Amino acid sequence: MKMGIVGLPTTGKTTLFNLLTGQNLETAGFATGKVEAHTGIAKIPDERIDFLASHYKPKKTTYATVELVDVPGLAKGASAGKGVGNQFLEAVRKADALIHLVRVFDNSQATHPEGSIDPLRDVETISMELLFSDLGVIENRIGRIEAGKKITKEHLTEKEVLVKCKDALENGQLIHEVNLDEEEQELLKNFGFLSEKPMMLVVNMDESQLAEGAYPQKEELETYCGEHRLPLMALSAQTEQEINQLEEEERAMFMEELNIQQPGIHQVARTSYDLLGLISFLTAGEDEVRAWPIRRDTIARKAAGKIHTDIEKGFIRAEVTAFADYREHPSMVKLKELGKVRLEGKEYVVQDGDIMNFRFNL
Ligand SMILES: Nc1nc2c(ncn2[C@@H]2O[C@H](COP(=O)(O)OP(=O)(O)O)[C@@H](O)[C@H]2O)c(=O)[nH]1
Ligand SMILES: [Mg+2]
Repeated sequence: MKMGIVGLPTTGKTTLFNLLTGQNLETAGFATGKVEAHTGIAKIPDERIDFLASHYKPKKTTYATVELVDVPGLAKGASAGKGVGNQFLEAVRKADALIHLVRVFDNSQATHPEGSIDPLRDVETISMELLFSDLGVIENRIGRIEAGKKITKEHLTEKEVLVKCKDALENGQLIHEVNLDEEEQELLKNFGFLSEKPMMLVVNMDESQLAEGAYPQKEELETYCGEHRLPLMALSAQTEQEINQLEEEERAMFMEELNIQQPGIHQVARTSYDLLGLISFLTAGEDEVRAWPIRRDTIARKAAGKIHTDIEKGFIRAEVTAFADYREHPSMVKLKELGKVRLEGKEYVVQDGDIMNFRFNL
């Protein structure tokens, strides 16, 4: 599962990518015209894992991860194939969900491609590129269906869904906002529409905006995100990067000064995980405490297969404890006494935060 970071040049995409992946790619105060997309692995912070690890003191602690792509240079005109536009859009197409980064920070060292700070304009610019790209694909396909010699019933059903999406796009809606049933979604799957991808909006602030909790067009962006059903959050990528370089003690002081309870990238990482439709089941032991990513609605036997195919094949049952119960009584012995360790069969639908212990035959 892959997240893509999109946004205009000099919004801080690479800075955010570095923060989330621990890489150290070059950032620049101007549009570099670079075309290659970079890929990295982002750790998903998880307090439940921290809590379990503090009790089990395991040899190894493993967090869930997702793949992250820094998609450079998406700009106005990309959907019309301007510059290397289509190349960028192809990189977006490969992502399963998107972090749309928008700039509100003031930084004379970093040239804004439009010469001014206007986040609503910028968000709409990028959204329009996604929208126009989808519209192009749809018009093409409808044209082909209509020009075809033989029009089947399937063609008509497909056209109907496409027209529904086209109408929405022409009204400035993104495809992810259109209410589609499962059958309709299935029909659209192969198109890989860009505006159908789950997306969150992240506002990149400077240090003073962060301290004040205010930035230009805040209300307008909130309204925009409400209308388009997008999660919205704000952080300062550069400030977080600077904080990272501090010693532990200084870091705590600095964070308090800026009134930050926890790094913004934690929330970005967790929301990304959610947008990808992922949840975690947990395993805990002296060797390892670990979060395992699974899709929502995965059954126990399939979840077991994430650990090892042998466990899936030889599945007998799972011992399951909700993390909330463990937090209250951090002892498996105690939890068993209290009847908080359930035995579940292979069809059990695993819930986020389930602590699982699989019984299996070899
Ligand atoms: N003041 C300020 N500058 C930032 C922030 N994030 C990034 N920058 C600067 O903006 C420029 C562009 O950043 P970069 O990550 O390369 O943007 P990209 O083109 O979207 O990948 C660099 O000079 C960064 O140092 C921020 O939160 N605050
Ligand atoms: Mg960059």
